[in-house]
Amino acid sequence: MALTIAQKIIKNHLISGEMKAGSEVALKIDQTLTQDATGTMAYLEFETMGIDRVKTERSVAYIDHNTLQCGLENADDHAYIASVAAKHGIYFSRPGNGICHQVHLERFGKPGKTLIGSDSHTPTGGGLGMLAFGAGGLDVAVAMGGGAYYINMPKMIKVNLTGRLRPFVSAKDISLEILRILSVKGGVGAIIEWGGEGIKTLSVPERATITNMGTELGATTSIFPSDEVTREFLKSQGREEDFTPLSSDPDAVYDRVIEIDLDTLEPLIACPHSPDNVKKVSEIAGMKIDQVCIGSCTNSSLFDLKKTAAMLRGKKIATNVSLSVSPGSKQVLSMLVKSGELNDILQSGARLLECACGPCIGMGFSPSSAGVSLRTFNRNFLGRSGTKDGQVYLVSPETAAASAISGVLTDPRDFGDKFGAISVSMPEKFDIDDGSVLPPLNEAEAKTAEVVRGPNIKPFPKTQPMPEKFTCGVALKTGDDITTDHIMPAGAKILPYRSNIPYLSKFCFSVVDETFPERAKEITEKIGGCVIVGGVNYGQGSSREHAALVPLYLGVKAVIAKSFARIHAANLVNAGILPLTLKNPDDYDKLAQDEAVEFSDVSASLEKGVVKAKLLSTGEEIALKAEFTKRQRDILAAGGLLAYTKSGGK
Ligand code: MIC
Ligand code: SF4
Repeated sequence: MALTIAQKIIKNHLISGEMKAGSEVALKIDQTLTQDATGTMAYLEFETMGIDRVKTERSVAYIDHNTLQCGLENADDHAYIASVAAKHGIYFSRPGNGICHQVHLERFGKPGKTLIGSDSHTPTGGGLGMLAFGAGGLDVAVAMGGGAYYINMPKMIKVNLTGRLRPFVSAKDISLEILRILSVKGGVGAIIEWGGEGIKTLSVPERATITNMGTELGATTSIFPSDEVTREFLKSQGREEDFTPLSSDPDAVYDRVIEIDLDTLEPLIACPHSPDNVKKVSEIAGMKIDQVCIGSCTNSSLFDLKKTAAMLRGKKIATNVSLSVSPGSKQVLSMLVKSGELNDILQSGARLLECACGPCIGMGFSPSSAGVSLRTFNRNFLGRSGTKDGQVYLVSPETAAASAISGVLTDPRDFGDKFGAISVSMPEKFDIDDGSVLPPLNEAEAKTAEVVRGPNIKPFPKTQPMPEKFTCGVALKTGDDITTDHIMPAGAKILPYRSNIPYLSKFCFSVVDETFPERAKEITEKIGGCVIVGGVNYGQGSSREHAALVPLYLGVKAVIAKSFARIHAANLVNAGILPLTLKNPDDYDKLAQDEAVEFSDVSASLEKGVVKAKLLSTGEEIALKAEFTKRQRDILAAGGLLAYTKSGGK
């Protein structure tokens, strides 16, 4: 049978299951990555599994999110992760070495391999022909221990690129164009394969910008072929031996094919507060701006920052604008230093930030009240910047640099008309220095090595087996497209407590309703548990399992929604919380915030795939889809993946 690229990699890694769209497949995982904001919890979970050494080909722990050390918390987490990594066979990328996805692409990713990471943008590796998934920390912990990773076999969407990008139009605009076409829900349940003649003109980091932002489509992952462009990239990173060619069969079948003509693409912009709220830059050009941020795992490669430097060279940024530049890795930064291009950036008046996520996750550089911020990032969810009424727009580095100079949103093609073309020359060889990636201890040393645990490291919350009958109060009712940034916000004030669930719980849903945590606790004390009612695409965005663990701590036993985002639904099951989908979406109106619902005969109902929620006010029963595999039902019955794994479940 003719296969797509993803199907070929799945076939090579298939442990069990049928490669039929919708059915569950278990995959062998070759590589894992964690970042610090999700990593602390993932390693605490890994430790409780009692496995001495990771069983993957390569596992790397990155420190890139919580790098502002305004107290002991983040530094404690770094020390914990460094020590736990050294002990268990995991490479440790030190703070300052760069953003996990950028560094992994440069130094560790390999075409044809599987990668899961406790970060939703792990599909960045697809730019290199990897099958890379974002996952909850627990799934990563299990994979490090040699366990399989389970996904529902996705549909296949092909995007064919023709032509060539025009000057000042870039890979970011391709990402925004596909978001415009498909929306933040359009990739759900699908793997997006990029192909067509046009991909030959895109370098690996440009491809990685596109696979990175595939996450915003809700896609399971995105992937490019591994071709001569891939070989050149690996060669320039001194890793040509990691190259293997990879392409789909000519007659491979796709569920949908989308064509994009690069010649006709224009600079695009995603307006507040969703990455799919896309317009042409030219439509709203002239809008006054306050801040510009260039960086993040989407747009911080050497190519992106060389373009930035070329545009800023010899110019000053407008006085009303504050510009930050955060290189994606130490490799990028040191090469900009060596070439003198960093000076072009600094002389323009830009502020240089660390090689880390920084403003993307609200770790500094929050905009002023109602401030308009143009960012080369991938997400502009409400409140994510750290300023509740911040107006964040997503753009390419070209649009960002042109606008920083003029002080208003500017179509970078107008910059070209005014100042002429920019020329960027990429080196044949990148400077390689892996000194900031610490290898793990050998097995003998590891036996006696201590794991460092500061006072901020609190144990994993207690879980209980699923009861046969229970009552829950509706503690919160939300609308559509609730992101994990709504459920468990991030930012400099909260992120340091990612290993302290009781403290984090005070901020649960704070963007939506600050009274939620107290109410949830009260309801749980009174009637034993609570339920959240959501709309379409509940839990989109980040992979943070805290968006499940914190509600679990507050007594949430089930979430009823019109539909769920993939990683969040998996995280709920892993936490032992029931993700239930309304059979009839109109029943949403019957579930009022002060309603209480009763679930009974739970295991039999789960086996049938339909759970009934009885409204205590009227006695009416609402049918909910509960389509779980046998393994997921066992996880739910055990009270979550950790309890299931500890009791020998695979
Ligand atoms: C994000 O971009 O939202 C994050 C912060 O990288 C998250 C992970 C987290 O919440 O720690 C993600 O994308 O998974
Ligand atoms: Fe970091 Fe932002 Fe990328 Fe998340 S999206 S990994 S916060 S740079």
